[in-house]
Amino acid sequence: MKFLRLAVLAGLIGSAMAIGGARAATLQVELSSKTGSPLADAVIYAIPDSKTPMKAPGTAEIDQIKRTFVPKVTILQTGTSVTFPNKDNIEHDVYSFSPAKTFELKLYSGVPAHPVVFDKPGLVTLGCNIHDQMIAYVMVVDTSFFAKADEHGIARIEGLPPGNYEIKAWHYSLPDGTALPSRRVTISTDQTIKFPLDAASGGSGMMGMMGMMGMSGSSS
Ligand SMILES: [Cu+2]
Repeated sequence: MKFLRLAVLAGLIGSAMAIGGARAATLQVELSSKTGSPLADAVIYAIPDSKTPMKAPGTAEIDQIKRTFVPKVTILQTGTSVTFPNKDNIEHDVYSFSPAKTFELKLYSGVPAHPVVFDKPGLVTLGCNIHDQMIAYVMVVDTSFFAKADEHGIARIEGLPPGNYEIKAWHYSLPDGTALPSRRVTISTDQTIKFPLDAASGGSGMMGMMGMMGMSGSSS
């Protein structure tokens, strides 16, 4: 009897260790343009081959500060509620014509009464009806595993259970309507991959234009 209990206990410890051994890993992705420069604000997401339950969708915030959407790029899980606080002392009118989410927050100041729920996957482009230069992007994805690249073009997806994944990437300088580039990876432990995109450099084009308009962009 005593022996049996011990055996069961040993079995339990064994399986706990097995679970502990198959630890969640971090995938680091280095995103670069066709000319090899880092792609700040690129987004990546990982779609597991095996059915993995998604987290409950959360909330996010996209501000309007000095006639600019902050942040310019957001990636979020389908079902996330987003508030759009206007932190300027002028009114803005936030809208999207994108099929994944069509909406308009008519001229307002302060915080709109209701958040916008991004309930379908896809790319949503935001604008302001008053200020044509205001533009932002929301990538809505059907997975909890996603990340956005920092100014060095590095994005990290943490907490990936071991397994096979399709990694997809996007950057706003990719030509409109491009099929999202994708990669296959097998996750067993932390790893780093390079992911060049057929995109213009993050330091020119849009960012350069923003610089010329005196908006906050990164250096050239
Ligand atoms: Cu505006």
